[in-house]
Amino acid sequence: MINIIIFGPPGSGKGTQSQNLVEKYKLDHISTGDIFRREIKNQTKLGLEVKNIIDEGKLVPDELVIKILGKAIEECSECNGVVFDGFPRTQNQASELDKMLALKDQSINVVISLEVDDDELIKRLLKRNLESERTDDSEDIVISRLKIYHEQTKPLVEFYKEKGLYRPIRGIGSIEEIFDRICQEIDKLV
Ligand code: B4P
Repeated sequence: MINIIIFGPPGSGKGTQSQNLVEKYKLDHISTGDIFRREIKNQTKLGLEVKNIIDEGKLVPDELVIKILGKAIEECSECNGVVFDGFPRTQNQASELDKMLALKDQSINVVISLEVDDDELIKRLLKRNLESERTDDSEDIVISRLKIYHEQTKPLVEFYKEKGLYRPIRGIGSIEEIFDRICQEIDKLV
């Protein structure tokens, strides 16, 4: 059983590399962003509640995120482990995740942090904006998402460094090169 957090700013490749990890190590994938986008698409109560927040690039309130995460964890209780993609994004979310996993006698084994500078992130997300239906990749929203990342999510780096779980990975290069770097860290644990 291996539980991995893929950590990093918007556009750092979290979703992309999570898919690769899930395939290679046969893990479950919990992406809070994907869950919210699905709920929005299906026009559920939760989807309607979070649509404007996501469109504006803000963080969904912790209570809502923690609730959907609890449900997602319950749904993958028989698996080899989980890739947490885009979660946690606040200190409160990180503490709640530890508590939820402890109830199942589990913990986070490693935090893979994709390191990419802001200029490259903006470039990637504006490129995606031209190609996908994502409503939160326009230039002003991307800049606001990056600001929120630096203010509210990046402080978690210290939290995971203190726990000895933090592994910085250079997130520039081809998707395959970056995946190789990630696998070198994961292979030390499996
Ligand atoms: P997410 O879905 O997590 O979106 P993201 O941060 O942009 O990451 P994503 O996984 O999509 O992009 P990736 O880096 O893979 O969150 C969306 C929103 O949901 C948040 O803004 C927030 O409102 C809400 N939300 C989600 N979780 C939350 C939480 N826990 N708490 C509160 N709110 C929450 O890829 C970006 C682009 O780069 C892609 O186009 C990809 O093709 C490209 N790319 C990847 N690797 C590359 C490489 N090596 N070189 C060049 N391009 C690359």
